Amino acid sequence: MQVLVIIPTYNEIENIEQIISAVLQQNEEIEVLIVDDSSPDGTAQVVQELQKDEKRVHLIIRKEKKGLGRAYITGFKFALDMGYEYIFEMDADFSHDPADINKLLSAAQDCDLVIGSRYVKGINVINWPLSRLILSWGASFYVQMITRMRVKDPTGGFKCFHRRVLEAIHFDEILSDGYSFQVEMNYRTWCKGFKITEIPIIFTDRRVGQSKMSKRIIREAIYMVWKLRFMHIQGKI
Ligand SMILES: Nc1nc2c(ncn2[C@@H]2O[C@H](COP(=O)(O)OP(=O)(O)OP(=O)(O)O)[C@@H](O)[C@H]2O)c(=O)[nH]1
Ligand SMILES: [Mg+2]
Repeated sequence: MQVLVIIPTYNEIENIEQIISAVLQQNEEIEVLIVDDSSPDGTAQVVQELQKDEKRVHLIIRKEKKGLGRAYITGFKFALDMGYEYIFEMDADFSHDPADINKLLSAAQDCDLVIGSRYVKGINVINWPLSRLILSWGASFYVQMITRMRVKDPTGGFKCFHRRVLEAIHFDEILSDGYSFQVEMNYRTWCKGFKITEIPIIFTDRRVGQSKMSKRIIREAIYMVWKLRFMHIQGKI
C-alpha cells in the first residue's frame, strides 16, 4: 500500500516542519508531497532541509502562486506517475488533524473517495468566527441544492482518493482553482459513479500563519456550481 499526502503550501513557514513530522508519524507507509508556489517566506527551503534526512518527503516548487487547484493537479500527476495507490489532500495549517489520516485510510479500503466531513454529524468546527461557519455551511447547502450531489461537506479539503478516481478524471478539463476546486473534484467523481464516503472529522481554524481566503475565490465558487451542473446536463461531465 503506497500512500501520498499532498500538502499545497503558500507562506506556511510556521507550520511546515511540524505538519510534515506529524503526518509521517501516523504510518510508516505514508509519504508527503509539498507543492509550494515559491513562498516568499522560504517554506520550500525548510522542506529541502528536511529532505536531507527523510526520504519520505517530496517537494515540487512552482514558479508562481497559481492557486490551490493547480497545485493539487500538479500533485495528482506526480502521484499517478509514481504509482501511489491512496492520495490525500490536506492543508498545512493544522485545520486537519494528522491523527485522522489512518481513519480516512481505513475507510478508503472499500470506497473510491473518502471525505473528512465537518457536517456529517452536527457541526464539528472549532474556533471559527460565526460568519465563517455560516459561509461554509451555507456553501455546502447551496452546492447540495444545485448539484443534487449527496455530500454533506462538499467544500472540505481533507480527503483521500483511490488512484482509480484520479486516473479517470481528465485534469485538463478542470475549471476551478480556488474553493470550488474541491466541489468540482467531488462532482466529477460522483458523476462517474464512484463511491464516496464521508467520515466525521473535527476541523480547527488555522493556529498560525496567514489566511488566503478571498472574495474572488468565493465569487468563483458561486457561479462554478451552476456551470458544473449545466455541464453535467449537457453530458460534458
Ligand atoms: N501551492 C499553493 N498552496 C496554496 C495556495 N493557496 C493556499 N494554499 C495552501 O492551501 C492550504 C489551504 O489554504 P488556507 O489558506 O488554509 O485556506 P483556508 O483554510 O480556506 O483559510 P485559512 O485557514 O483561514 O487560511 C494551505 O496549506 C495553504 O498554504 C496557492 O495558491 N498555492
Ligand atoms: Mg486553512
